[in-house]
Amino acid sequence: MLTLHHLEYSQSFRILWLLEELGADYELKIYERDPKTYQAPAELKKLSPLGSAPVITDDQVTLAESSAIIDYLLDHHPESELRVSPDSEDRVRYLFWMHASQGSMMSLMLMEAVFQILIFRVPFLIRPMVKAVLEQAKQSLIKPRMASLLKIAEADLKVAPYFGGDKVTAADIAMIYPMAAAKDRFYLDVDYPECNAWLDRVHQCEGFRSAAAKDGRDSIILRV
Ligand SMILES: N[C@@H](CCC(=O)N[C@@H](CS)C(=O)NCC(=O)O)C(=O)O
Repeated sequence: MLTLHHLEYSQSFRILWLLEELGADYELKIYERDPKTYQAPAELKKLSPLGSAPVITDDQVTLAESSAIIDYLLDHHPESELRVSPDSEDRVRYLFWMHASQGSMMSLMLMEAVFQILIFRVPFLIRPMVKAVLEQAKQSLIKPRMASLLKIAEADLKVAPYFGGDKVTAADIAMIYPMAAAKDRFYLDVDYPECNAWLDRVHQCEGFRSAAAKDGRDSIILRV
């Protein structure tokens, strides 16, 4: 039996959405974050050496890492159209966003989240100084790189309504978390109307809505 081990307010929402899009038969186990450290509970951590979500278990298989899980699930659903075929004119955009999502956008958003948590972890007296240093790092490191990615996304979403063409594909599922995080942290603002319209569009997708209902949280993003 396929089981998704899903951590609330986390990237594992993407796998939940993917499973709903695939109409897969699976069991969902939802884990709560520690309210102080925001870490996954020990029960989830012991499933995989990475100790992070998402994790899937499927008979003898235990697999962590979002992109690996997406590929594994698509391999097991060859009938699905969520992967854009190599001869499609949308293939290059699909490939770019599948990989830019994890390789570029998620790492920037992770940096942003770590900065945010650090500010509250340092002693009160040195907090303003740490805040100023991290703000500078954000402005020089995260902001321009995120702006470059959002500009490419804006141009691509003028070509087609989704990252892999005229319907939802795995690229949109991969992109939901970094795009929602970018919106939440004010990188994705009114200067990117196509990206905002895409976010609205995917929130209306049937698969997204049923995933959100199963998740049962008010947001997919962790707010600290
Ligand atoms: N690159 C990994 C990152 C996984 C990751 O960092 N997951 C976070 C949730 S967004 C997590 O499990 N945090 C809780 C913890 O590490 O205890 C993936 O895509 O699966």
